[in-house]
Formats: sequence, C-alpha cells, structure tokens
Amino acid sequence: MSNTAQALKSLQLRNNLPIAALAAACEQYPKPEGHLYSYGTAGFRSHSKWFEPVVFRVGVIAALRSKRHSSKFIGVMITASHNPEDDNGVKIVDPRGEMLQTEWEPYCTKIANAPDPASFITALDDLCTKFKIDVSKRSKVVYAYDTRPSCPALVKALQLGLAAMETETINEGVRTTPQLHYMTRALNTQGTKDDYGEPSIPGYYKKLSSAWKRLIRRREEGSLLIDCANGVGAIAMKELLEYLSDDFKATLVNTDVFVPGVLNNMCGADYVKTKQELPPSLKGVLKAGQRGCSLDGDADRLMYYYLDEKNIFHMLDGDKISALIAGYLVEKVKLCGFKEPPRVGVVQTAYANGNSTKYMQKTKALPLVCVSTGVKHLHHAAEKFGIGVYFEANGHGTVLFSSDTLENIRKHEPQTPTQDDNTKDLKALIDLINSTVGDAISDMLLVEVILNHLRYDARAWDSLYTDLPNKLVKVNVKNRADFQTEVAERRLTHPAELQRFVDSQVAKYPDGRGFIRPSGTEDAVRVYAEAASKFEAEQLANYLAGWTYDFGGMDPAQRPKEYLR
Ligand code: 16G
Ligand code: MG
Repeated sequence: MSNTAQALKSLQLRNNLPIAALAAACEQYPKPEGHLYSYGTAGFRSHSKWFEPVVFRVGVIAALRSKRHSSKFIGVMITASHNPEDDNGVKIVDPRGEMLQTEWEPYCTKIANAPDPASFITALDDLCTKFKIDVSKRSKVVYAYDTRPSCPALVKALQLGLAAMETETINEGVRTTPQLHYMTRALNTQGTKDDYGEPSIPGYYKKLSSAWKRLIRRREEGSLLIDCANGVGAIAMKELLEYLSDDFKATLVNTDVFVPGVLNNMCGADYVKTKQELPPSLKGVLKAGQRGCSLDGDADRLMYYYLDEKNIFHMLDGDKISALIAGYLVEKVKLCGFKEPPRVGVVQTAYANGNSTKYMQKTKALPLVCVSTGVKHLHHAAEKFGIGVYFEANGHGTVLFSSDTLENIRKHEPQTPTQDDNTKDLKALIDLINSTVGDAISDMLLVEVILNHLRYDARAWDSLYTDLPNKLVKVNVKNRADFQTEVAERRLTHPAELQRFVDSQVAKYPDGRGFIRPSGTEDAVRVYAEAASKFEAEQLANYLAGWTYDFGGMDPAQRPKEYLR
C-alpha cells in the first residue's frame, strides 16, 4: 500500500466527504513545496505557475460553502485584477454577491497549504465540523475568469475540484469580476422579492442599459474615452454599447484583449492612480476638455481624468467619484419628499484625500466613517447606512441601499410632479448601480448620468474640492507582520517608536498627514503622506519611507536613495 493510501485509510473523519474522489484529484494537483498561500484581501494571488493546486482546492471549498448555504449558488472568479499578466488569483463570492465571510479565510489558507491528500482532506473535515456543513446537501457554483493566458488551465483545475464534489456548475466564461458578482446574486434571488435581475449576462446589460435610458437627458456632443486596460472590460464594454442607444458616445482604447503582454501594461486604472498621469497610449488621443476614464484588468476599478486647456492632466479618483455621487444622492433624496428620508453616508479608507473627507463632512454635512483597506471592510460599513456610498481612492466602490430604504422607496407616494420625477430617478439609479461590488462599468454610467443631470463638465466636477498633493511609497521589509496598526490603519501600534517618529514629522508640515500599513496583498509595507504642497508631500513620504525601511530590519547601507533619514 502506498504512503498516501495508508494515510487515507487511517483518517478518522467526522464528515462524510468523498475521500476517494478528493484524494485522486488532489494527487493530480500536488502542492508545490516551499510555497505558502494566503487567502487575503482579494482572495488568493500568486504567480500563475504555482496556482493550479490552489484553484483546484478553491473549487472544493466553494462547493462546501454552497452546501453551508442550503445549496445556494456560490461564485468563483479567477483574476488577478490590475496585477501583471503572469499573476493570477481566485476569490469566492457569497450568495448575495458579496465577498466570502471572513471567518472562512483562515480555513481556506489552511486547506490551500495542506501538503498532501490526507492533510488536505483533514483540513476540509475540520471546516465542515466547524461550520456544521451537511455534506449530503447539493452544491452549486457559478464561475468566470478574465483574459489572462493562464486562465484555461486554472479553470480545468477548478472544474476538477467541483467535479470531485459532484457540484452543479455554470461556466460564465470570460467575464468581468462585477458581472460574476451580479450573476451570483441574480441566480440566488430569481423569483423572490429581492429579485436582482435576469440571471444572465444579457440580463446584466439589459438592466444597466434600460436604467441608463430612463435616466439620461439630452446629452451634449462629445465622446467619452474609455481605456479598457487591454482586459476583459473591453469585451464587456463592446457588448454593452450594443444595448445603449446612440446618445452614449464612447471611444474604446486599449482593447487588445488577447495580445500577449499588454494587459494592464502602461494603462488601466491602477497605472493612472499610482503614476498620477495619462497612460502614454492616450497621449494625443484625449483632447483638452474631453473626459477620459480607465478601467482595471477585471473592470472593478474606475479612474476618471481630463486635460485642461494647457494640456495639464487632472485626475478624478475614487474620492472625487464618491464626492460626486454622495453629494448628488443626498440632494436627490431631499427632492423625493420622503416622510423619513434615508440616511446617506460615506465610507472611506485612510487613503482618502484629506480634502475629500473635509468636503464630505463640512461642505456636504455627510456622516462619514473610515475603515481598513479592502472591499469587505468598506462594504460592511456601508450597509449600516440607509444609502451607503463607499469608494477607495483607487477607484473601487459602489452604493448600497439597505432593505429598509428599498422598502421605503417602493412604498413612497410622491405628492408633487417634482417628487414623482425624482422618485422615478432614484428607482432607476438603484437599477443602474451594481450594489454587489464595485463595478467600473456601472460606476462609469452612474458618473455620466450625474454629470448630465448636473450639467457639469470634468472641470466643474473637479472643482468640488482640490486634492491635497500626496505620495504613496512601497517599502520592502523583512517581515510585514512586524507592522501592526489601529484606528482603521491610520496609526501603528507596532513598532511604537516608528509611530512616534511619524507623529513628530507630520506635525512639521501644514495639512500634513501620513501613515504606514502592511500590505494585504504583497510582501511589503505601504507609506502614504499628504501635505499642502507637492514638494512637502514627497519629502514627508520619503522621510517616513526611510525610517520604515530601517525599522523593517533592512540594511541601512542598501536603503534606496530617495528614502530620506
Ligand atoms: C485588494 C482589494 C482592494 C485594496 C487593495 C489593497 C478587494 C476586492 N480588493 O486589491 O480593495 O485596495 O487590495 O492592497 O478587496 P494592499 O493591501 O496591497 O495595499
Ligand atoms: Mg480589479
């Protein structure tokens, strides 16, 4: 008898897992030695060459998650978003289209790292016991993947995991992440009072385009330039344009979906946000005054921008998008004439520009909370408002309507024609917004509708407030776990001495703010600083980076020269 067979025979399981099928499949995808995976902020991420074993195991976990939820559909998305083309990632989507419940994350990590079939099955057994999973229930999983060349092989691995659990599956093919989230929710709510829309990709396009047509008034001439990052957003945008009437004029650029090496390369939302400049491929294409926007590689982030008459680049990031939407919604709600108007609130992270926070709280008197980085944190905080607007500065965000708010709007009886018009608008906005997760395409339509209603051009929108100059630096350290934070990542608890240094430096700069946090997706620490001038913001960031580098146990002689000390 082989070692594996012996180990399997001596297993004492508490749950009736299909041991033979799981073990056979696991042997086809042995875990590479020396690689540790972690279910982090955006699921698992890795170089794609190490990734098939993880995706196989995620298939099994997703099946168990479906059993845990009385056979509801669970989503699985294979994408590494804005990361390099050779990377890949996988995440699990819960029945309402939300991120996987956090309590499951450490179990996912343990299952992914189990070195052999016996320990893999034992880890699954622990999960089943912990969450009282009835293994005999049916399981259903819907999955999709982006345009990365590694996806077909990863999909095969996923399918093997699902087959081992005899899961009922729907393969949605090459889709954006938000489309997969939409599908998951629509499949699970079909025919119920929470029906989210027709559970199909044409259903998604119909929902968005019909809401758009109900909302849009006469549009000015001119075309929106959309940088699709050479990713799956290009496919979705082309399909959506078929559904939108002629008055949506868009020019798509960076649509080379299957050309090797171009995905997210010098383009896309992450490029724009981190470089704070126009992607080179748009130079000479974007005209002064014209609006442009960039999606990221899986189309869940959105960045807007324009060039002024002197051809100077201006970025309209997630904070500006949030300010536009929240400011608009709070006025819209007033115009509907509710007896008890829903409370509009905003959720941000520490990265939100200080002037955006001031604008929301002081100018617009909006309630605002700050939470840790990562969509799951923002989403949950936004659920506490009647209408919760959440955005990360990097352009990921959406709007949530609580069930009480939806009920309130459904029952509302407008007393005047104006109230009636505005209530109709609000209902159409609910359909236009993909509330399951940030959706670059839905957000882009929402921004365009609001600009259209307010008769704003990019400059008018930009002038809501002026961004404080800022800089983000990535610092390599020996162990990012040595850096611990509190108050939504705005302060370090450890190393305490480093936080004291941050405080003493920040105090020297007018409008200064700075923080240091460990990344949730990479083995690095991020340093952010803002101040009244560009020079000061950069100087402050470089000081904080220098100290972070040294506190991170790195050799001071090797410190990059831009890091000050
Ligand atoms: C992931 C998060 C994103 C966050 C980023 C921070 C999701 C779906 N995505 O991409 O929201 O801004 O991580 O990365 O949650 P960091 O921890 O490496 O700075
Ligand atoms: Mg993304």
